[in-house]
Amino acid sequence: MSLAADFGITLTQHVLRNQHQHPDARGHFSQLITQIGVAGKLIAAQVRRAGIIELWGTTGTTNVQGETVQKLDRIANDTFIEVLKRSGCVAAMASEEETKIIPVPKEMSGDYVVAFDPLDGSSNIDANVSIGTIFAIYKRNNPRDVVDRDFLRPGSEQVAAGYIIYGSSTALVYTDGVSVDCFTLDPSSGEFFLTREDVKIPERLKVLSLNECNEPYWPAGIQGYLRSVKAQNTEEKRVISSRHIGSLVSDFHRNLVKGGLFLYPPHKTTGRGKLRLLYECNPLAFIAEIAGGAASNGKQRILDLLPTDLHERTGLYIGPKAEVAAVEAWLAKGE
Ligand code: P6P
Repeated sequence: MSLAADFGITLTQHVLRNQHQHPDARGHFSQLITQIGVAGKLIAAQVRRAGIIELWGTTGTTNVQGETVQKLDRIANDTFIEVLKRSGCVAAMASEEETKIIPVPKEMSGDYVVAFDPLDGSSNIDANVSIGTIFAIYKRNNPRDVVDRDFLRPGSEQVAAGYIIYGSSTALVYTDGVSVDCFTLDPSSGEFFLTREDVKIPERLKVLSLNECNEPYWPAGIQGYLRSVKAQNTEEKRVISSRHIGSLVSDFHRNLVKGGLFLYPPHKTTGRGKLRLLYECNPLAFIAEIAGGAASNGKQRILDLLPTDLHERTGLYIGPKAEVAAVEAWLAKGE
């Protein structure tokens, strides 16, 4: 039996299989997802080598967020941009690392626009903690040259979203709006193989994931919700545990697979969130909803929010539907 049959199907075979269900498809979406896989492999190679060739550590420069740019951030950013430019499927990109959008020359341009965080969790690089790339894909919404406002659309208009997690293994998770599918990189063949198909987030909460040291800044209601959840733990049995890595992609991926709620409340007085709407919260919210979960800013569905800035931040509660609803109810009570 061939290796591929032993390991199931590759990312490319998976997208081509899905493409056949759309007779009018020209293959551009398949090509885009495949090329995102290529970018993931190239970035994974750099991440794996970071410790050996001293790539990690800061470059001494700062990005549009005013954060110190880790060398891997820059390499991941430049890699993602170049691979997507060469794909012929993308008209423009928005990156956490870039102030403005990145237009693609007409001769290489395509039907999609992509917003991405090239290496989320980069502050953990030096601690050898899993990090990841997050991406959101939209159809371009007009034939003229793409401008910033073409990215300021509700996340509900995404046609696909996903992430690549550089952890104990390299995994690529994406949704095309129909299912959430997970692929794991086989280093010996260099192929992403399907390892989890049509992933659904467990409805029963097992894990709480949040930075407890932010408690002084939490809006009223969060403590009440957390107390109500922890009350499920009795002398006899622990039902709920806490797991928080501080790397969004890692925390989200674990919660998706095991059944966890991630909370990053906005500041109680400024209302300002930490996580980015366009290229962190929207793509993960799309995945969460297709996996049967939910994502909210505490009042509204994340995917309904209308961004006013490429780098807009928001509060985020994402996980099992019932838990997100419970957080919203506690916040509405405000006690
Ligand atoms: P805090 C990492 O810097 C990041 O952007 C996310 O990956 C992570 O969830 C969050 O910030 C952690 O933020 O304030 O808890 O350090």
